[in-house]
Amino acid sequence: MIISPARGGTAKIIIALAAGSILLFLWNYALPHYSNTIIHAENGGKAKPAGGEEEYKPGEFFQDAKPANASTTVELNETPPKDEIQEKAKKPSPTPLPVHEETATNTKCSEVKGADDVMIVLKTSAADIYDKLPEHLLTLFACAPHYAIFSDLAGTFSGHNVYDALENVTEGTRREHDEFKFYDKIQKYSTEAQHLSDLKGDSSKDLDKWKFLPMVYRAYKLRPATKFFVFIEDDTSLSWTNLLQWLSRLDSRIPLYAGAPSNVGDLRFAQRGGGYLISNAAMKLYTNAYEQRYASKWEKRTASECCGDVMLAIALDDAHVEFYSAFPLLQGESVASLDWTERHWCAPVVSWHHMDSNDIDVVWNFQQSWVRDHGWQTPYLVRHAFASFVSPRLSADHNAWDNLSQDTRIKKPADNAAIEDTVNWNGLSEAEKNATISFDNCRKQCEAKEQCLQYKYRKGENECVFGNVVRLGRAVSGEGEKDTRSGWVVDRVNKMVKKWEPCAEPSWKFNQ
Ligand SMILES: *[C@@H]1O[C@H](CO)[C@@H](O)[C@H](O)[C@H]1NC(C)=O
Ligand SMILES: *[C@@H]1O[C@H](CO)[C@@H](O)[C@H](O)[C@H]1NC(C)=O
Ligand SMILES: *[C@@H]1O[C@H](CO)[C@@H](O)[C@H](O)[C@H]1NC(C)=O
Ligand SMILES: CC(=O)N[C@H]1CO[C@H](CO)[C@@H](O)[C@@H]1O
Repeated sequence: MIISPARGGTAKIIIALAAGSILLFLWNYALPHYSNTIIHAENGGKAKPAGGEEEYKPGEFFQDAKPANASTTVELNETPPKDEIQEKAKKPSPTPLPVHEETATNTKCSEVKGADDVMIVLKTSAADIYDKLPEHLLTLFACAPHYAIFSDLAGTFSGHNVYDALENVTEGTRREHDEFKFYDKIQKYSTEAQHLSDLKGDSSKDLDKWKFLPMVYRAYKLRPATKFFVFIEDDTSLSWTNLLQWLSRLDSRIPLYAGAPSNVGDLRFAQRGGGYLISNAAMKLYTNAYEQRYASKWEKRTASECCGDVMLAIALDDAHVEFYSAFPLLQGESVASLDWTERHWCAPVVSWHHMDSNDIDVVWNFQQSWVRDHGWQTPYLVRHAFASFVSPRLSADHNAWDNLSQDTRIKKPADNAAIEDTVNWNGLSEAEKNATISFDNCRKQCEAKEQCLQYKYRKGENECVFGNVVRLGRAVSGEGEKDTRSGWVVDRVNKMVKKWEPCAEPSWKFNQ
């Protein structure tokens, strides 16, 4: 038997900060001069107060503020799904749709409070853009009034500007590093109108780390008055309503760099896939440092770092911007891989990662009906996502399904197995050994263990795996995977989550 520990790899690092003293420090020394007025080009250039900001008071930053009064908001997106439009056109509804108090004034998703204060910056590549961008344009970017798309090739995509993050990488660096040969190839493919999606692969990934620093700089230059910049990958899904509600609780005059934490040595950085937030004040510090140090120092350093998100953290640190863990609001798991535990049950979900277009669409549709029912001032929480995406799919037997069970594995050793495996095997009870014989035995063994919530059986491997946390997992189809069968102890799961309900308050805390 091999007991593998519960996954520790995911970003679950919780670090308590002496927030008071740090904030006081920031307030005293590092607070840049945030202008009280922003000129809105859309507003005929008329100055208007920046969101009615009052003066920031140290110590209030991370307080669990009360939700703003829900008064003037809501009704979703002016562009409902196509079939809904057709449906409506066919038969005008005889009874008017129930009107919520909040729908008194119909706020479009692009006009929700705070929408104007945020810029979403998406990073993709010429190889992936055709696969990944359309879904974002139809969903998040249909709502976000300000966004920018960065790639390794400049141009337009269905009329949307795409910036080349690498256009100013210095000559020396281009000559020195092989990945820029690939960059040249991309430009050539484009000129020759060849299929850019043929360029998928490792070379495309190697170029990626060079994009981060110039992208962040350029994003600020595009809209320097923006309060919050949120950077995502092309497989990140953001909740528009939860994001806006979260940002409304933060102060952009504080230098803030936040995301799902990860570590390299002593350095903490925001994993790119969960998205990361950089406040206006932090962008100012970064930009000043960038202008002095990019060419002379940061670009060279990029060569020796594994990844762009790590390099960005180094640069931000160099610019005296501090990192805050925004987990679990920003996090790096998908609906399929998240561990649904009590720890984040009451947290609003701002981001998902490893989401393909289909996944993003499903979550977006969920969000649309959520806003229709609850307005723009109520966040959806992990538990609501569980009820919608996970709960209906739990069953005792799911064929060709890998539920990511991984806490305890029982595997019948092969004849030539390592001695250690054989010794472990010999230490098992007969009932445990029997768990490797069939799916039903595997299930029964899970049911017999109090902690066990889910199981996975692989016939070809004589293997039974138990899981002590709930994960949804996904269908499998690869050779050697198709015989994977999974299930949950549904009653046990239901009883457990009942105990966690209800959430008295959304848990917006993220800096601990
Ligand atoms: C919010 O609602 C409370 C209670 O209804 C009320 O006392 C308060 O004045 C309202 N605040 C604003 C800003 O509308
Ligand atoms: C590259 O340099 C030009 C000229 O200085 C500037 O306008 C542009 O914003 C830069 N692009 C990036 C991605 O930094
Ligand atoms: C294990 O399986 C064997 C063969 O199917 C059966 O005879 C035995 O009773 C089982 N033992 C337990 C404890 O379930
Ligand atoms: C489909 C899928 O994600 N399968 C994973 C199930 O869990 C095992 C062990 O953790 C992974 O190796 C598989 O990739």
